[in-house]
Amino acid sequence: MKILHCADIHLDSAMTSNLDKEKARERKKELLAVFKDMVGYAANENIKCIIIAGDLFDTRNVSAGARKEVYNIIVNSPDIQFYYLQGNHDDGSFISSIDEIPDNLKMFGKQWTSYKVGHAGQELNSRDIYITGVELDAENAGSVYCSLSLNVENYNIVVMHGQEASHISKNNAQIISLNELRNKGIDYLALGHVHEYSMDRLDARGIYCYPGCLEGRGFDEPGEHGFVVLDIDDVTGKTQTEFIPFARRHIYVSQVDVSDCESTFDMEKCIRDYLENEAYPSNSLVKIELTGAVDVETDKDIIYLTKRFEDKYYYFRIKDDTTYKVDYMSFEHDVSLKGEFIRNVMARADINEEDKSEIIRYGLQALRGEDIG
Ligand SMILES: [Mn+2]
Repeated sequence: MKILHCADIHLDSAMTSNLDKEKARERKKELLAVFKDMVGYAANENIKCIIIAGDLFDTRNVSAGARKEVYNIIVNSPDIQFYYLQGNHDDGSFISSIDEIPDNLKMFGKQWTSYKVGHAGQELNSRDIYITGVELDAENAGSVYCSLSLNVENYNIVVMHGQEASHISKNNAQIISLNELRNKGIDYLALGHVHEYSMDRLDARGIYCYPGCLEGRGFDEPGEHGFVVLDIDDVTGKTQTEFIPFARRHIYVSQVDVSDCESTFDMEKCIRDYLENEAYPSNSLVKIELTGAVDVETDKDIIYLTKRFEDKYYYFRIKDDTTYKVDYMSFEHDVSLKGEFIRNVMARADINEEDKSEIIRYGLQALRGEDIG
């Protein structure tokens, strides 16, 4: 039996942090489209069971259009059972907007709910496969562990949404204590909330997995995104898991060291060489972080550089993380105003080194009669 495990689709996310209105709207549509495509993938692969481990929707203001589309996707896939456990970004508005919950949409609550979904192993040692889940909130987050009782004879999939305790919490999601879930008879712990794919051993018997989000939304979500397919062998009951990359667009964040560059044109070449080597698809979102220490007199025009590459990708930006170095030895005996200025700044004990190079950079720009920026 094959089971698809996804999470953190975040439908109807605003997507406006980098993108203009038009592209943000397009990305919103793409989120929905990729969810639809994922269900299509399940249908093609004869997967009859989809676990959504929380945060299917993003906000309280989920549009009626998105709700309707998700409803249609579910009712138009009657051969697939959807097990939807709500996360901290789901607020129940989808469910409350539906007059009648479709037969193939199974929900969870604040107490453990179990569904029998199939068999593993036809002959000897035949085991039933169960999906058991609980939605965490401030009240039950600490107490759900003692109320979890699984039949160890079964194949047990447990679904939860929250921050596994060894990760550092980014927001006020509930903490999941893996320690308290060990040796409870779990074969596969299907988690949601962390937006990056990860899988590891839970205990001698089971594994735990975050599939990550289906599609990266911003530069804080780079890398591959998709879902996980769990394949439980009908005869042996052995499980294989596979991460399926599925995102429509990729998000890349890369550092390019421009220490050796002496001009904007050198930097352009440096970035171009880097990008040609990486060969990111043109529909990607790309952020280049310039690093290294450049000479304080080096011309560095970020706006110009951005314009040189922005047409090559869906979205492109450059973040300037360079620092300045001042070769003040070369000005030690310089009798010009420039030399005098640099010696003065460098002699100041009340200014730190970083500020000194900034001051010198601006000072030199002013002396050259340039706009200061
Ligand atoms: Mn979440």
